[in-house]
Amino acid sequence: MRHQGTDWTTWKPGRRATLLFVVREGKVLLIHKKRGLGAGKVNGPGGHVENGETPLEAAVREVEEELGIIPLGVEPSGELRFQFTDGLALLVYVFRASDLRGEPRESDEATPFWAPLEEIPFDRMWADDRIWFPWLLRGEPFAGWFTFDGEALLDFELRHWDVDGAA
Ligand code: 6U4
Repeated sequence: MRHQGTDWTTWKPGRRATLLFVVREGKVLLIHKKRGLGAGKVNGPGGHVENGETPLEAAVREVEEELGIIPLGVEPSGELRFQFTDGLALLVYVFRASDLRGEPRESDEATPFWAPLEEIPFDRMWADDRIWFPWLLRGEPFAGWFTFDGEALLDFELRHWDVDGAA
């Protein structure tokens, strides 16, 4: 059955998570994700926001846990809302960093690699990434609403995000 779309006016996230992309010298730090939601895909490092943590704290902690590095110059890039037809409602805070301390290393969650900005492997990433990644790269804050059936993107909207206002 074709999904009829999501009623975003009453939408509430059941889970909150992060993504962080270090962009430096014409390359972006990506991971092959080994487990959890999106295992087998390429993405940025990230994971769930724990109780009592700010999204920024969670994003930095996840990068440290997954890759053993400390991201520097971290700025918010956008907010993404995902409704999956199986019921999962996920709010993802996206950050960009300009530098890092340490050398990215593999963990049981992720294998890191640097991708040149003109060779980002969107065909191995979530379907929404190619839509908002250009906004992240040009530093334009974004807010996105996406409805997924499994891995299939059913519909979406992407807008300029007023970082200081209510999303
Ligand atoms: P933990 O234990 O928190 O590391 P994980 O399953 O990685 O587990 P979760 O489920 O809380 O974390 O967070 C989901 C992760 O998957 C976040 O990093 C965001 C990412 N993610 C989920 N759907 C995505 C989508 N459509 N596009 C995208 N990233 C997505 O780019």
